[in-house]
Amino acid sequence: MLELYTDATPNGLKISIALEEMGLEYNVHQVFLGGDQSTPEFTAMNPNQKIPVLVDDGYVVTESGAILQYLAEKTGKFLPTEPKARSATIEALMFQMASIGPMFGQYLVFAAAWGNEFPKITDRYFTETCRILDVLNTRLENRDYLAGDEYTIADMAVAPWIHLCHIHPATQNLPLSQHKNLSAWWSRVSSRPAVQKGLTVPEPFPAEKQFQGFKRAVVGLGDIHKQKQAAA
Ligand SMILES: N[C@@H](CCC(=O)N[C@@H](CS)C(=O)NCC(=O)O)C(=O)O
Repeated sequence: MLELYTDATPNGLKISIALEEMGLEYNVHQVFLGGDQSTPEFTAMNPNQKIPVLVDDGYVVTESGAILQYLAEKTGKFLPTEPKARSATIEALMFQMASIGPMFGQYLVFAAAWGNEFPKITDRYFTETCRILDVLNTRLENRDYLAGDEYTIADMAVAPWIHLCHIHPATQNLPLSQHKNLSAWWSRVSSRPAVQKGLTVPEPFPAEKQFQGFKRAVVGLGDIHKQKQAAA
């Protein structure tokens, strides 16, 4: 049986979507990011102390992009074997991992978790997030999916981030509706039953607890962050 350690965040939800799309059975272990990710047990699985983590019969995979690739190779689904189509899929997947995830993530940290306490920094990530939406829209010109005409793990990786753009209060100002190709892609992807199911696994903790976990999980500001955590 596959064991998924996760939470209701974009990086976690992309794996639920993939597991649903691939028709695999799995157990869900919801991790509260307000501290469960730093326990010795979790750290032994992932020294980077982040979800998602997948365990397949004792084999541990971390990093959501690597998990998606592992599952695609295990099932032979959603990752083309023809070299150019495969390369296009990995390229789109890496763009998600290297750009969409980190930039959207930092935007949410500064806009939401930090309550826009540093407007110039928020603005830097807002601008970059807008630019990335533009890149996605350009990528989707004359194609149905991010890597071409086939729906792949790259689409699954991006889906929860675009979903978040539609539901998170801090994303209201993002120019989503201006991007016609991206909107059409989202209609196609979000109408898939496995995407709809995957986006609900796991259900978030009650809103206040979920936000508390997000604030505590935020890393990267050294001493300022530690002081804030101590005061929270
Ligand atoms: N590159 C990693 C990023 C994973 C990640 O940032 N996970 C977040 C939730 S979306 C997390 O576990 N944060 C906990 C923390 O930073 O303490 C991946 O794609 O798996």
